[in-house]
Amino acid sequence: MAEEAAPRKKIILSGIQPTGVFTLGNYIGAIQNWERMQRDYRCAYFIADLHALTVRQEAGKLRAGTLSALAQLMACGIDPKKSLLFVQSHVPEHAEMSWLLSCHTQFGELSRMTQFKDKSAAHADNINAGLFTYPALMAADILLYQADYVPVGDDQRQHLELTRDIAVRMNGLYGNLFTLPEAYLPKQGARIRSLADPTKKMSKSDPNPNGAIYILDPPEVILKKVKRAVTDSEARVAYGEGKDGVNNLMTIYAAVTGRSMNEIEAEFAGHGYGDFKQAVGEAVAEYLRPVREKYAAYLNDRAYLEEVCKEGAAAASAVARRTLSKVKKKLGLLMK
Ligand code: ATP
Ligand code: LTN
Repeated sequence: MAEEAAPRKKIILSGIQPTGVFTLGNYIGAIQNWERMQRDYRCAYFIADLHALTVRQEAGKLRAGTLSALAQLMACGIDPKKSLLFVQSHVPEHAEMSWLLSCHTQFGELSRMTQFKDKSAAHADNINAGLFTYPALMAADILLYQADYVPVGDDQRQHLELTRDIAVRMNGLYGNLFTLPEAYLPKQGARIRSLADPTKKMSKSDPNPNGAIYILDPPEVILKKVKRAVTDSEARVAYGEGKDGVNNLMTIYAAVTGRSMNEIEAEFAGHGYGDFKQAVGEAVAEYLRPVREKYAAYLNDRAYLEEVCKEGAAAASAVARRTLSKVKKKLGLLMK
């Protein structure tokens, strides 16, 4: 991809784990940008099932979750005719490249990753090597496709910095192997917080179902969750310090209506949180309506989903293979 004659369209790549129904945080922080970028870029999007294995999964659930994730992405507007869309484990080059990159990644670098620290604390009984080397697999995902931009939420920024460090290091050692990828963070909504505990990020694998709005939640569930969201005792819709809960709802409202924080403050001046929450709940439910409707149709067409997987894997593999052989050669592996 990188060697094609200029000017070429920039390359976008991103992934999401099939660890549950996607949340509003995933949608606003990442997938919404994926959808928009399909027009102007060459995009590759995938379901990170290998990454999901860093936390213990139930086999049947993971399998069903992967197909569901594919249908969810398509319902969010990711179009396999416009973008490369595939399942990570269907493209063996990812795991292979990951090994080559791990041998160029330092223990100290991996130890500093905040996601590793958070996840080791959350799963203290299973701090496996994959959880530790997770960023090397993520770097492989990105570097194999010579991505220019990686649209992610704020929580993945550190992994992307590490990817760049690995790329710079290997380019220095072996000549130009990789394009240096840049994070592409949304202006608004890069970190949506849990409704139940606004000091934490909204996460699809959060065991508390009231913390997250899922993109497939029906309107009445969304409304109920927003009404229960933690706020404060000030009863003033304003963005500010010590108001994590209200800030979060304002961020969500801004992202789904396109309004600025000032406009939102003006809209709810003199109103209590009841009116504000009602408006946020309704706006989110309406915003997610098309996704809900399309999802059901995609999930019912299993043959089509399987065909998308198969074609996506073949096309992705063709791209990934080129970078992988280049790297293997430069590293001195004997070619077949
Ligand atoms: P898990 O709970 O299984 O770790 P997750 O909800 O954190 O899942 P990921 O699959 O890790 O989701 O992330 C998918 C994309 O969504 C990433 O680009 C990530 O940065 C983004 N993202 C995740 N959570 C949020 C959030 N709360 N706000 C904004 N973006 C988010
Ligand atoms: N680690 C990411 C998912 C992910 C990803 C990637 C994102 C795996 N590989 C490559 C961007 C590019 C996550 O948990 N959000």
